[in-house]
Amino acid sequence: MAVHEKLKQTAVPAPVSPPVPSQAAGDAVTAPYPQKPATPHVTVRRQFSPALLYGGVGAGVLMLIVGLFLWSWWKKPGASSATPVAERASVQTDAGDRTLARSATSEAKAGGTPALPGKTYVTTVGQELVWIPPGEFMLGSTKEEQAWAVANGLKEEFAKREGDAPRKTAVRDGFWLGRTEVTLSQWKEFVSATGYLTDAEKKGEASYAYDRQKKTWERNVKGASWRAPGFDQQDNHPVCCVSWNDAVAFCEWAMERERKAGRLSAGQVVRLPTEAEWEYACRAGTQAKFWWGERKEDGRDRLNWSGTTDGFEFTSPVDAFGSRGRNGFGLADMLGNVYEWCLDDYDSKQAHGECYKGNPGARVLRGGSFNYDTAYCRCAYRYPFTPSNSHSYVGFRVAVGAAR
Ligand SMILES: [Ca+2]
Repeated sequence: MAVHEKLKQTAVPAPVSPPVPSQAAGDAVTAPYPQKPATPHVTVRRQFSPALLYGGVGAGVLMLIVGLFLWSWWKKPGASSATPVAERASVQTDAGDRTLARSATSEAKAGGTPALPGKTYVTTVGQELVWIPPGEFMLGSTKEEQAWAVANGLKEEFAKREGDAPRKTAVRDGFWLGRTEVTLSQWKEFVSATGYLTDAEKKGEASYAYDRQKKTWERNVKGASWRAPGFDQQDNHPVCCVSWNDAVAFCEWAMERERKAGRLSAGQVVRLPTEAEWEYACRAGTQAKFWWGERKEDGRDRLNWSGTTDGFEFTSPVDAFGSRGRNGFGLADMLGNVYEWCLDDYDSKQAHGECYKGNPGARVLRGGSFNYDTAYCRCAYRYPFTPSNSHSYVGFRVAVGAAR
């Protein structure tokens, strides 16, 4: 059954509340209040002649008519000032996303201003980044959840690596995070502008890819790369088979573009999300196994994970499930579709609240992917990966925020 047909049968999901930000998100609006006329304290009785009285009333009526005319002209569409780009870009509708992205992009290229916290940030490549406010959350999983994951196929050693218990963790600064994974189209723009060669292309093989002939997943597949991950992809699918090094190179290129366009404030960088930022953004205020709750059955028509009942054997277009596939922050495919690189090194004991750099041989992957089952597509699940590895089920999304 096609995905759009499935979506029609889908009940509207219960809304998930994002966490309460620990500081204002910068959305304050100052409303112009009409001034209340002052009440006279003293009434003065005077004598007026009838001629003076009628003349005064006539002048008053004339001024009222002129005033009404001027007011109606000012209220005409087009006579008032335009809505700022940032406000237009913050309006999110399924149909309007692309138009909004184009409009903000063209203005950014013309000499933009830094994005406002609390508003959606549309990069010059047309990537939409959602504002994630600062706040606190519980990082990691409970022993009960880990036992459930082991019962559902996860190796016990990996379950333990989610930590002994959820830990109160602060995301100190707000940041922007890609509403979707980086798409093939955005990746092509990067490669076309820079001539960049990925780790897989330089090695002449991907560390893990799908073999079309054998119809199996294979290690060290000659000739495989983001251009040929082993399955067909459209431009709106996430780029995959890119290493951590490749993902960082994309971020650096995107940062250069944003700087030139005047879009970044002092101290802001384009980078991968830290592991804690990723989990905080994925949970979006929830503390369950999945961002939609505890039941894997409720994941139906929300994500592209193992099997084909979701409509996809390999990667799907990003945001393929519409509003049902977005979490409380409006982020799509946080679980499933492709695994996502994080900035941190991998600590086998647990995830860290601050970006961890103590194990240069391994970085963190998060979120599970189209060929992984429920035990892996959980908010707390984490996996170690060599930074030069290129797997056909691994991609990334970008963040904009303070350097880490
Ligand atoms: Ca994903």
